Order: sequence, then structure tokens, then C-alpha cells
Amino acid sequence: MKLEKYQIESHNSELLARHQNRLAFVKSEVADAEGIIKKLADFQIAIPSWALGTGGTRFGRFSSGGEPRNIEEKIEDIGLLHQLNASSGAVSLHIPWDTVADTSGIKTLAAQYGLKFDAMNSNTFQDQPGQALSYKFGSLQHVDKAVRKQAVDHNIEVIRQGIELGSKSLTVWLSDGSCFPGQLNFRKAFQNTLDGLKEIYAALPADWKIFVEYKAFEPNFYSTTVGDWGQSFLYASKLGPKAYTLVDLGHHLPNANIEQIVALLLLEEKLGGFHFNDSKYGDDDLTAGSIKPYQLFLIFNELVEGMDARGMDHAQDLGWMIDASHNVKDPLEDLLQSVEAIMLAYAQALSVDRKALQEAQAANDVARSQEILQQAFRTDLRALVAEARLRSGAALAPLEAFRQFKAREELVRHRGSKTVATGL
Ligand code: PSV
Ligand code: MN
Repeated sequence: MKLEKYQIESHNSELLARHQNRLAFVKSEVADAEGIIKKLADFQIAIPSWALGTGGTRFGRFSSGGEPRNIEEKIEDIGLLHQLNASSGAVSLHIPWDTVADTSGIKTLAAQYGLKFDAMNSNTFQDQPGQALSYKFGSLQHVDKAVRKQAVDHNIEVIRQGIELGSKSLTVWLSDGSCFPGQLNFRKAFQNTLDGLKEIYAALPADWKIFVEYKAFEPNFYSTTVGDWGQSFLYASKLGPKAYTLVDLGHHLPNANIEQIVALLLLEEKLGGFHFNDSKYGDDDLTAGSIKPYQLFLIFNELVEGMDARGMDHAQDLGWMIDASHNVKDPLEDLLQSVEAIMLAYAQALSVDRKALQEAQAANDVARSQEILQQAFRTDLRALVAEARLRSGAALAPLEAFRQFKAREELVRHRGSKTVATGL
């Protein structure tokens, strides 16, 4: 579904007067509002191909209608999101779910929507129909060399597909680990995994990055072979300069200080990218910013501070992706909400009075330091995010516009009410 320019313009004209009042207020409150708007307009968050349909749990899945049935329709859906918010200009593919027969056709389609191909994701956590060997007991860690080779070859194939599409990075998430004490020799599992990652690393083009994603538990519940940021950092350090750690917000043990992890990875030049989502208990894959918005802000606060300290380009130098699942909400509405929450947290972090914070920290003024951060968090900056969208030709209120244009109804009309997108 493609929106006409006049539709967005008429949506915006209805909201404009109210928006301008809000913007004027924010500009009176925040220093360098124009600089923040510019950075927001440049910032893009990749949409995962696997989050466009209804997700499920192991207890069930309640599909809604109009889900994309193939890669072309997934790209159309992300194109729609990008038309609405001008901040979703990239897609992250998962192979083999999204293996593309006609690469150049897909590239052309994506370009028509102004979309780039972000990180490619490999999948050695499921067995595919017709696959020779099983990943039941792991992939790169496996005791059988033939299974390890199959997993390495798959990753190299994902790189090959990514090169054709114009992607520049590979994300490897391994479900490898063990469910019971004694099942695994930890040292051998680590060494096998490292050896496999080295072979994959050797197949990376010069301008590519590899992201090693960690996760504390699930599907293995006793040990995970890339279980935390320390283990990921160890692999990435041993692999070399093209290897980085990927932080998925849902992959930590409860109450982990993710903002501190981010700060240290940036310091060590090993932070590669993000999978944004939110959670209450584990890897809940909920809408970004829906449960712990202050944590999301604190993470962005470290990101902005750390990237600026290194002179990094906020929009280009790290991989920004959503990795969420939607059990009860319309997937596209949920993604619009996630992008909005991420942009808002970024805007809040950009508005922190850095100089005042440094002075307060240097003086051990704890109360003042806290006040400075909370001032940024508690100032309503939504008008800055909306203004960045307006200037990019997108909608002032993307979720309202999605409903106003009856986008889901239109998708159901075209695709049917019983469609199931690939993914988990
Ligand atoms: C694993 O839980 C994960 O976060 C990895 O990024 C996967 O690739 C993704 O979810 C989709 O299953
Ligand atoms: Mn993830």
C-alpha cells in the first residue's frame, strides 16, 4: 500500500496549528532545538522482516489479517511505515526466511520505497526442511565437525546474499548452549564456536561488519555459549576489527545495567549495534519504551555521550534495529510505536545539558546530576520528533494517520484475512 502525498499533507494540515504551539513551547525550553531536529531527521531504525506479522508464544499464535505473505509484501509494509514516519528507512532480513529468488527485483522495489538493506541475520537455531544435519545440540559449538561446517557454510551463504542486496553487515545469534549440567564441555564449546566464527569472519568483505549477539537464556536454560556481553566481547576481540558486540535489550538477566554495558563497549570500540524492544521479565520482545522508558533514555544518554566522545556519526556508525514481536497488537502499529519511543529517547538524550552534567559529576553533586538527567527525560520533546517528520514529508501523527487511512483494512482487502508471515 502506497500513500499519496496529498493524504499525508491533509493529515498534517489538520494537526498543524496544535503542533506549532507545542513546538514553540519546546523551543523555549530546550537549547539547540534545531540541531536536535536535524539529527532526528537523519536517524533511521531498521525494521526486521520477521516483525511484520503477528508473533506467538509456544502456547499459541493469534494471527490477524493482511500480514505480508512474501518478501515483496514485507518491503511494501516497511515502505508504508517509512512514508508515515520517515525514520524506518531500512530492512533487516533473516535467512532462510527471506531468501530472495530475484535479488535485483527486490533491490529495485526497496529503492522505490527509499529503503536500504541493513544487517543480514543467519539462522542456525532451527532445522529447515531438507536440511542434512540437525542443530538440536547446537550449531557452531557442535561436537560434530560436519554440523559446524554446515552452520559456517550457511553464514557464508547469508553474506553472499547480503552482498547482492547491498547490505554491509551480518548478525550472528546462536542459540547454542546446554540445558543440563554436564551436557557440554564449556571450553570446547567456546573453542568450536570461535573457530567457526573465524571462518565466517574470513568470508566478510573488507567493508563489512559482523555482529555477535548475546543472550542470557532461551532456548537453552543451563548455559548459553554466547550468554552475555563479556562472552560476546571476547569473541569479537579475538576475531578482529570487523567484529562487534550486538546488544538486544531483552537478552540480559533481570536488572542488568544495560547503559553501563553500552558505555564500556563504546569505550572499547566494540559496540556494533542494537536490537530494540522492551521487557518486564525476560526476552519479552515488547514494544520499545513501553515498560521501561527511563532505561531506554539512559541507554541513549550513554550512546550520545560515548559516540560524541569518539566523534562518531550517530546515524551511520552503529546498527539500529528493532527486534520485537507482537502478540496482541497490529504489528505495524506496534512498530510505529517502537520507532516513536526510540526517537523520543534519542531526542531526550540529545537535549541533556552535557556541560552542566560534567560539572556536577566533577563536583560529586549527586542530586544535581540526577536533576539534569531527569530534566531532559521529563521535558516533553514529542514536538521535536514530529517536526523532524514534518520536514521529511512524513506524518505528524503516524499511528493516527495509519488508522485514518484505514491502512490495515486496505491490506486485509488485498491480502486476505487469513495470512501468516514467516518468522517466529
Ligand atoms: C533471538 O532471541 C533474537 O533476538 C535474535 O536476534 C534472532 O535472530 C531474533 O531474535 C529473531 O528470532
Ligand atoms: Mn535480537
